[in-house]
Amino acid sequence: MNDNQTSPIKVTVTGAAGNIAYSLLWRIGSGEVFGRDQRVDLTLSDIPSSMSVVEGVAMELNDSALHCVASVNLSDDPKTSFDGVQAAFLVGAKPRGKGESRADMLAANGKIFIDQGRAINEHAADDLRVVVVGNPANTNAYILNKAAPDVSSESITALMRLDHNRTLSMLANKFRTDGGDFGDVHSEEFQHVAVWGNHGDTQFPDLSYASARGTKLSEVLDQDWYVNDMIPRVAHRGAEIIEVRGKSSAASAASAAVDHMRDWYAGSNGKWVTAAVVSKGEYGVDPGLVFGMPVVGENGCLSVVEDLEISDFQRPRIDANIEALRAEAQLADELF
Ligand code: NAX
Repeated sequence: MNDNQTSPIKVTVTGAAGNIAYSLLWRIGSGEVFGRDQRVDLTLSDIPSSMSVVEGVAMELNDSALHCVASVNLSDDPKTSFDGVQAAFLVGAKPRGKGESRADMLAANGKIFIDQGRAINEHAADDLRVVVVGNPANTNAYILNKAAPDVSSESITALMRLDHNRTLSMLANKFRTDGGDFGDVHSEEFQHVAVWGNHGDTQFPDLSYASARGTKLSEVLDQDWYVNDMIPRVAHRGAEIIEVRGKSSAASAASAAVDHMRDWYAGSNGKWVTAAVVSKGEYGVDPGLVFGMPVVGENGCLSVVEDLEISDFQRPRIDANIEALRAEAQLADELF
């Protein structure tokens, strides 16, 4: 860290008492998101009933004397949580309770994200970047965007990077165990992979443009495995983790959130990644829906990869996500 470094970036993490935050906060504090030369003022936000746990998390963060942490602050009030915020990880959300319908869950979360959206609208900094992690992530981000009309829609995203990373790692595992003459391929070698749509059952991990070492994957990958095994396995990976681990994905979700914000802030070096962004009507997606798309991080923005040709194989899979998110958005609209 040199003397010329700029002032600390204001970073807020909601759901700070939860599992994902317990991994995420340390990765941010170590410089893995904004770089080792950039300090951060961290605000740990949660609901009042979780604040004693947050106090403990803050004590441990302080005890870690992390390289990039300038200060650790606590807040259970959205106005304070988002005062001057430049990067927000919205992890806190209410899970679906026993006997609750999806509409009930949306209503509970709708209230959270309307309140947070209004506070962000009033209090956030101009160079704001938001990633919504709490589920239903895409529709929570849709609600937030609607509740914050003065904030640029380009500042609001939802996390689909975990689905993207799961796709890369399943591909790498397939080539490692069954790569034939093509052989072993590391997850970082795959290019032009994207996951379209919703962080839910309908999501579409798309290999139509994908390649490794200059070879199209369609020429070297078992298409039956891709369509019938890989696509549903990526979509249901969260449930698989819960079944095996007994708890939902936490470190991998935090890692994906780190990747998402880092590539947004510092760029993805021309590489395609996946983020759910507020649609401007690209690829037939209703404007306003928050939709997983291929993006490139450049000049501090996430730019959607445009003018891709969409085949008859892709179209119905993308459309299924448009329909799912449109239905959720209709329920969400009733909350305003
Ligand atoms: P935890 O149950 O461990 O923690 C949730 C935290 O949210 C708690 O501390 C709770 O007090 C807090 N909270 C509740 N209401 C709040 C509010 N109004 N404001 C601020 N905080 C509030 O869950 P965790 O495992 O950390 O997961 C958090 C969220 O991430 C869940 O909604 C989960 O479904 C979602 N996930 C999203 C993923 C994605 O890829 N988008 C993947 C992982 C994860 O399933």
